[in-house]
Order: sequence, then structure tokens, then C-alpha cells
Amino acid sequence: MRVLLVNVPHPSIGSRIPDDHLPPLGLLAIGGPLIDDGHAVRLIDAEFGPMSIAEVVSEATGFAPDAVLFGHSGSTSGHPVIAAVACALVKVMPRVLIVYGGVFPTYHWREILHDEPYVSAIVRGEGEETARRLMRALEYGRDLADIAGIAFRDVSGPRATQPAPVIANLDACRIGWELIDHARYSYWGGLRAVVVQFSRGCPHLCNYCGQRGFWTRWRHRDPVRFAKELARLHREQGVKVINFADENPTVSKKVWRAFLEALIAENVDLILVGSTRADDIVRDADILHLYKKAGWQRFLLGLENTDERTLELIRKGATTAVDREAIRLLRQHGILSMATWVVGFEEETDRDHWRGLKQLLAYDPDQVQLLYVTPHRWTPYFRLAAERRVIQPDRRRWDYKHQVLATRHMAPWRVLAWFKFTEMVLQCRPKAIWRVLFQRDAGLRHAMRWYTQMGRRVWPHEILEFLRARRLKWGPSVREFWGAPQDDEEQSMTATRPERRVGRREAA
Ligand code: B12
Ligand code: SF4
Repeated sequence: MRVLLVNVPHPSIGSRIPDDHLPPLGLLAIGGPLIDDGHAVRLIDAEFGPMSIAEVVSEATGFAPDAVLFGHSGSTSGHPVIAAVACALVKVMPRVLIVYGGVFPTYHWREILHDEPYVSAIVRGEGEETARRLMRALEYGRDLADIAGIAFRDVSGPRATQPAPVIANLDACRIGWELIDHARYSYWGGLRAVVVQFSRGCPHLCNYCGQRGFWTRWRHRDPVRFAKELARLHREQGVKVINFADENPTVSKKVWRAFLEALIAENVDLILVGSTRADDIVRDADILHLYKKAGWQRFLLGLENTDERTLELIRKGATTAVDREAIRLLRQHGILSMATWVVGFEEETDRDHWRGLKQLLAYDPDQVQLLYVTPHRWTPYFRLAAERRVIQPDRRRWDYKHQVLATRHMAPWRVLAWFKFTEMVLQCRPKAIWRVLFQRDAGLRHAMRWYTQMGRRVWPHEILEFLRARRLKWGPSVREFWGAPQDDEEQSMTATRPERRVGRREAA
């Protein structure tokens, strides 16, 4: 079959503000196995430009695909863009099959199949094996009901098949790197870069997490083979920056250490960046020198909040003392820390923001990223937030960088004022400026300067966005806006009601 993968242009800050673009790993992960199965596969990455819908349509028709496959890293906020592009494509190619995968459609399959008639099938959960089986079935006109891990329409409406088994051996899946020209992709201020995954999933239970349940259980690649793949990308493709997509790569100290040692043995000059948990950093205090030697330059630590009650509410399983110690240890080993900080909890007041700002200053992270609490329907947190009021009806803005829910005691402008003020104080305090200007390590200096540059663009952009965006004063409840909680389906590959058929009313 002729298979076209499309990475749509995303309107979010992460896609539009930096001049860099990262390869769409999810689509490449699907593409590799499909190439090996003999399909003619091509990728259109519309993030470059960004391409208009008309340009995507024109390039797509030139390839004359049998099937167009969509997926995206932005998930929830990316969905409306995918819907618009898919709709435009089927207008000019009415016989083309539209296949859709990723986190958001895995859970919202009922609504998508109900509202978007042009979608032929949705791949639920991890896609490598399922996409192969689905494309074969579509090619030979076999019954889709026999394919595990998908959702499609039959005579009674949208239905999901039984969950696909998790991929036990991640090394068996090949990334279709040949689908991209590495020279186009960069990160960290113009350095050639890729996104990779050492592991999938996370054993922790934060109740707002939209990723953990998707992968169902934590698995990892062979540490030595993985290190060799990174070294090969460096030697053959000139890749310099490795961005880890892992939710939590450091879960097993033993395995992680094996990876670090294997990469050090490869003797390649790489910059590694990614996210992990503060408690793993503290646990690994005795091997942080290996992190540094392997090339780690920055860890994003999801601190989320410093209020112990809020941490309890979101089941973060962290303590403020550990978070603080992790930042200290990273600095001691010449690794930058970026703290994410979440605002917009229902009962927040000025006093909470002030206390949070003081706490953040005491933590002293190198970089800070503020986010708005954004419930996903498949997480337990959604249930807690189900009766809160939506103020942002545009789903493209459900990207953590727009306030989407009303808070009880503060107007949105006031939350934004605290949001921007906190960022400004953290990034403009003398200590932070000193680190940006005079950081002794040239690599870290570059990283700090690049981030500051991004911050300078993001800061006014977010204020303008706020002024431009249409907001509701007191909109529908979260439950009315998205539908009933779906947390019982959170484990995407052990779903509880696989074969359930839904009627039109329920799907709506
Ligand atoms: C790398 C990354 C980015 C990169 C994107 C690079 C790129 N070109 O893809 C950058 C930094 C640009 C970025 C930006 C944003 N991101 Co981001 N990002 C990630 C991150 C860390 C990894 C994504 C990834 O590669 N995963 C690994 C791949 C293999 O998994 P996957 O994409 O899910 O694909 C698998 C399956 O889903 C499925 N699949 C996926 N697509 C398809 C398609 C088909 C046809 C099939 C069959 C199967 C299939 O098969 C794949 C293999 O099993 C995730 C967090 C995470 N741990 O996943 C956040 C994450 C996806 N990002 C998120 C967000 C919010 C954003 C932004 C909106 C932030 C912002 N406000 O700017 C933007 C959106 C930009 C965009 N283009 O999507 C959220 C999405 C939340 C949600 N559920 O809505 C996440 C989950 C972070 C989080 N913890 O909340 N991001
Ligand atoms: S530690 Fe991170 S990835 Fe793991 S459950 Fe919590 S938020 Fe999700």
C-alpha cells in the first residue's frame, strides 16, 4: 500500500516559538515496521513552514496515498488540527483511508468515530504491531473486528476490539529514521537532534498523569543496544542532541546505570535532555557523575506544586525536601534543572501564589516552566475536576499554556499576572542572570542562553494570546465539556470494556 504519514502543524508555543523542530517519533515508530512490511511509506512534516492545509493537501495528492496516517505529540490540543487536515484531504481524495493513532484518540475513539465520518480506524495504545496488522487487513479487505487494539465503525456504530498485548521487547521495533532528513531537525538552539525512547510508562500513580496508563506498564530497551543506536545516530547522521521522550527513564537504577556506562564506553559527544523524578535523582546521588559523563545537560523535574496538600491531592508521591535536594544535587554535578510548576487549582488564592513563589525561590532551579492544570478524561484527576467550570472552549488551547478552568477566588487575569510574575522573578533574579551570563561550562551557558531567548519570545506571546483568546466567564462543567470520566479505561492495553458497543446517544 501507499502509506502517507502526516505530522500536522501545531499552533502551540512548543511548535511555533522555537526555530527548531524535532522529528515526530510516534509516526517514525509506526513507519519503520510498515516499510519492513513492504509498504511504500512517506512522511509529510507540516511543522516546517508551517505548511498550510492547502499545501499539505497538494503534497499529499502528489503522492496518491491509499492511506493517510495521523498522530501527534500534542495529543489533546492537536486533535482539532488533525481533524481539519483530514477533512480537507478526503474532500479531494474521497477513497483514501484515514487512520489515526496516539494518546488522545486512544481514549476519545467513540466521539471521533461518531463525529468524524472520514476516520476509517483508530489505533489504540502503542501502535507498532497494531498498525502493521491493521494495514494488512485494510489492504486485503479483511474483517477489522479481528484486529486487537483498534476502534472502527460497524453496522451498530463505533466499537473497539480487544486491547492489543503490550510490546514486551521494545528492541524488536525499528524506528523509521530513513523517513526524515536529519539535517532539517534541531533542538537546543540549532543543534541536530532526535527524540528517542529508552523506556515506556511509569510505575508511579500521579492521578493527573495522561501518559502512564497509556503504556500500561514500565518497560525498557536493552541498555547496550540503545546506547549503540544513539552512538550510530551521532556518527552517521551527525546528531548532537538526544531528547528523551520517556516518562521516567530512571525507574531501575541497575538498568539505567548499565545504559550510562554503555554510552560512556561509546565515547560520543552527545547532549542528553529529558524528564525524570526528583526522588530518582536523590536515589542516584552516588552515580550522578555517570549521568554527567554520559552527556546529561538538563532534567525536567515535575515538581508541580510545593503545597503538601496539593501534592497529596494529585498523588505525586513526592516531598518538598526531596525535590529541593534533587535540584541541589544536579547543580553539584553540573546538570541543569528545569522545574515545572502547575497553577490553576480550584481553591488557589493570592496567598498560595505568593507562598509558591517563595518556595520556588528557595528551591533555586535553573529554569522554570509554569503550566495550567489541565484534566484529561482518562485520568483519575478528571473525576476530581469534573464539576469545575470550563472557561476555554477552544480545544487547541488545552495545551497546558492556557488557563482552561475557572478558579473559585481569582479572575483569569489575576492568575495570569501571578503566572508571569513568578516566571519573571525566577528568571530575572540576579542569581539566574549571573548563571546565564557567566556559567563556566560553555555547554550549559549555551543552554541557559537559548532558554532565556525562548522565554523572551514566549513571555509577550502568552500575554497577547490571553488578550486575543475568547474565554467564557462561567462555561460548562468539565464533565459536560468532555463527557463522563473514563478513568476505568486508563490502562489502555488492559481496558475493562473492550468489546462494548455504544449506541449513538452514548457516543455523543
Ligand atoms: C517530544 C515531545 C514534544 C516535542 C514534539 C516533537 C515531535 N515532533 O513530536 C515538542 C517539544 C515540540 C513538544 C511540543 C508540545 N507538546 Co509535547 N511531548 C513530547 C513528549 C516528551 C514525547 C512524545 C513522544 O515522542 N513520545 C514517544 C512516542 C513513541 O509516543 P507516541 O507519540 O505516543 O506514539 C506512539 C503511540 O501513541 C502510537 N501512535 C502515535 N501516533 C500514531 C499514529 C498512527 C497512525 C498510529 C497507528 C499510531 C500512533 O504509536 C506510537 C508508538 O507506539 C511527550 C511526553 C511523553 N512522554 O510522551 C510530550 C507530550 C506529548 N506533549 C504534550 C504537549 C501538551 C505539548 C504541547 C502542546 C506543549 C505546548 N504548549 O507547546 C506542544 C505540542 C506540539 C506538537 N507538535 O505536538 C503533552 C500532551 C498532553 C495531552 N495528552 O494532550 C505530553 C503528553 C506531555 C505531558 N506529559 O503532558 N512535545
Ligand atoms: S512520575 Fe511523571 S510519568 Fe510517572 S505517573 Fe507521575 S507524572 Fe506520570
